[in-house]
Amino acid sequence: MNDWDKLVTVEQMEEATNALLETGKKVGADSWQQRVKNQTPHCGFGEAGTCCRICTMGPCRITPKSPRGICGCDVHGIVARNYLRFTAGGAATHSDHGRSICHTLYQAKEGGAYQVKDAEKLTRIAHEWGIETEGRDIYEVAHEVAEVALMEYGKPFGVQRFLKRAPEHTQKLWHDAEIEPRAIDREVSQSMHMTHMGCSSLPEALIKQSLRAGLSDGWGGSMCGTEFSDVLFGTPKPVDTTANIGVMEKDMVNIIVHGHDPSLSEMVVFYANDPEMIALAKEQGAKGINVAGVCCTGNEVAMRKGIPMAGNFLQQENVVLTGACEAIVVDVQCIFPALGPLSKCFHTKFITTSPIAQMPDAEYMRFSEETAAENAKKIVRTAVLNFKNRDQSLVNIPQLKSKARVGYSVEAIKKCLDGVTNSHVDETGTLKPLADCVKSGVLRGAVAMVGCNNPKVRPDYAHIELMKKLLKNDIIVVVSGCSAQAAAKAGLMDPELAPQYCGEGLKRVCKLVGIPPVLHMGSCVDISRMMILAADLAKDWGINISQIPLVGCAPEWMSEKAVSIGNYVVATGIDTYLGVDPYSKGSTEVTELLQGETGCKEWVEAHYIVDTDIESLGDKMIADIEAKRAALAI
Ligand code: MSK
Repeated sequence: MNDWDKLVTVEQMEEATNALLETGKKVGADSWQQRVKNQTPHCGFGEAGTCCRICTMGPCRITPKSPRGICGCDVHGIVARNYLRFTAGGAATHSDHGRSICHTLYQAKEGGAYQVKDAEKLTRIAHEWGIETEGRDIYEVAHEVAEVALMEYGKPFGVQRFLKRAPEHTQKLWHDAEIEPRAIDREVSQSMHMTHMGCSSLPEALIKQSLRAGLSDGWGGSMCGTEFSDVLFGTPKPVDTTANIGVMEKDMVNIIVHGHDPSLSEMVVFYANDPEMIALAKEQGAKGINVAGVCCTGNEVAMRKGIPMAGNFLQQENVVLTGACEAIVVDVQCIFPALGPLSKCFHTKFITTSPIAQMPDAEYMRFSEETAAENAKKIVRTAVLNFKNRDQSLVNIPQLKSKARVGYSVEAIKKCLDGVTNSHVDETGTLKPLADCVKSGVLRGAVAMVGCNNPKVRPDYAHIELMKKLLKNDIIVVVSGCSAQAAAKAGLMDPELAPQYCGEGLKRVCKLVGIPPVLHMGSCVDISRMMILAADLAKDWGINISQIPLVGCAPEWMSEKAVSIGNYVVATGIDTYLGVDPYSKGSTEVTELLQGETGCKEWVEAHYIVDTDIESLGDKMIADIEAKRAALAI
């Protein structure tokens, strides 16, 4: 039974996981918990970033006795090169996701599998890019916009088009620091070139390129991913859903969608609602079909369709361990290869769909935009027909489930504010009421909390405890990625329940605007939404982004994408707090450039703060927000 009046605690989640691991033991399943033990202690050189394997003269490891690699590169050059390569991996990944969305937009047609759902947004972007819309068919416009967007990846001249959305001051900082991203692929490619043996070893140059590659992601590839997903599948608006492992249904066919790209999951959701498929499920003895999401694919379909979220990154194995998962259907990124062997311990079909994420022990059902409908239908059918193979004696669905209101795109946030103040000024709205709340002190500020889970941090604990601390201090929290799911699982997105954990000011704002105190802004690529939010807030307020009482935070991050994100958040002028070190502590110079008062702070008016003590990380964020308020004399 659910107790809707209380937050779900991390202890309850851990208890549920332990029960699932017991089932796993019965069937000989491996687990990430066990693999962490096998991998501990971790390599100290890797953790400090002081191992170089860029050429085959080494690998070289820097120690007091061997302060330089064979080529003569010192520890600062090695750490900075590793950091840039890490960033390039993340920027490439996000941006390639964005590219596939552009291709999907190019495939959109009237009556086709993919259609334009938000024509207003498409028209707005077309105008922004100088593309004619007057008297043209919407699909003709869509195809031209998609082509222009695809050119952003490889254009020979100029910088990213979306940079113009930033305040002029920010654009000038980027220009002066020579970090305006040019073609998206060029920044990734140049990062690999700069870090090749015998190229850059100057930390300043490598860290600046890290910011530039990050910006090519956040204000380039990721922004394309977000904007054109909205055009295709609808710009999110508030919708109620549920979260946590208890969203799996014991009498239904459970299909889990996992990964990042909504092109697949949208189609799976569509066919799971097909009367023919539901009838087939009933023939198999199920009551129907339940689709639930994991990781950012989960966020995408939750935000637009209210599909329940079964869990975040470190819960992906849990969905299989319930014994009630007919299929786990994955696209790209953050998918454990462990799901293959794990699924073999149960009846679960582990279905990979992308040439980019192929894994052993999986059923590969290639999905492409051109044949999306038939591919998705086949996947749903496969899951439905697998229901009869379920071993009921292994079924255990922990009854943990929270209510959550999700779907806070920038457009939706502005609309909520409009509803309260009747201050609607134009088609895109204004953030002035939000600025007024912060100026008056009713809200002290905001934190953008993002990122993954990482076994180095007690899973979800840092996210949830930090959020609770911020809410108590009247700081509103906007979230995305696995951080968003942590909040949803705990109940911090329940507009009825969560305000009781807030300070008086935030509680009043939530009541007045009808929002939860933690706003779900989407998936990892949707951190680009947060950049727009910060940019628009600075413009509406008339100050620089770095002056807003706003900080970024990734307390449990783990992936290359997160480093790329961190770089564009910092480069946008937002101090960013990390709970996991980015393999840079081996170099005092790189640490200074990223975290000190020189380097990033001088170039873009923001820097990183790394603290693995979560309590003190939270205290520092609050102090930073209060210092920004004091500087504004508010
Ligand atoms: S899914 S990158 S574990 S947020 Fe976007 Fe979660 Fe991190 Fe993947």
